[in-house]
Amino acid sequence: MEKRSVALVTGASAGIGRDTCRVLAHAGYDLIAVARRRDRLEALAAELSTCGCRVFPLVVDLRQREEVLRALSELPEDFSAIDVLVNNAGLAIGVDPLQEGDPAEWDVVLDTNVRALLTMTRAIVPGMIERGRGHIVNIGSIAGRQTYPGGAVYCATKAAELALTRGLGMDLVRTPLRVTTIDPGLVETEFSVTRFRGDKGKADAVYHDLTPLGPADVAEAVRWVVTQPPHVQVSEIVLFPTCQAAATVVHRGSGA
Ligand code: 8X3
Repeated sequence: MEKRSVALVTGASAGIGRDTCRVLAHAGYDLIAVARRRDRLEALAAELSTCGCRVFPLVVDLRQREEVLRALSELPEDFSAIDVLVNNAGLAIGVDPLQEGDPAEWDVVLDTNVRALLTMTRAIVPGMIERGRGHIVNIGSIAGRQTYPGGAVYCATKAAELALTRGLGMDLVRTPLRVTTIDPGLVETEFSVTRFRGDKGKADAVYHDLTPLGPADVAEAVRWVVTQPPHVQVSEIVLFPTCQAAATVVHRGSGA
């Protein structure tokens, strides 16, 4: 039996990460699914076993660099050659003006959106170079390209993600590896619930009377970029719902 390629997806327990696992499983990948919630990863593994995909649940807190590096160094042999790295995990907390923000919350956002991406990339890319194959897909945001009020820290992390993706692409240009950023606008996931610190009403209002992207739409973009022929590198995608034209330009009246 031909060996399946291996993809590692962070933030795999929900939203874009979980749907990315689903589409990559159906595209023939085995998966290292990274998240803190073991029960969710085990449910995903059970679901995806029906399409012949093997899922290795990597239960770690991405903010704990040593823990992450130890877990990666202990991967079973079958999962140790990673072909695709999807740095998806990310979050925003609060919409406070910067001058009123909580530095402890900033740390969580910076650690998850920037430092964890760096840790994963630094740990996994050298093996890809040795094997002469690999694709790093970073999930960014329109927020990395357009800043908006109350979003300074989150936007800064996504601007960092964009710069890191572009810089990595330059650093790897002499290799067969590919680097992509996929930068969505409005996607309906748990993202807004977290951003509004659990206030479901405020989170729902973000998507009121419009049709946002779903996580599966972003996952489909991941599938598309990783299944291009080896000489094709999709470097950047900005993905909006049809009712959106910029971070703060949204037409309501188009949804349920
Ligand atoms: C999340 C999308 O528009 O709220 O990355 O910044 S947005």
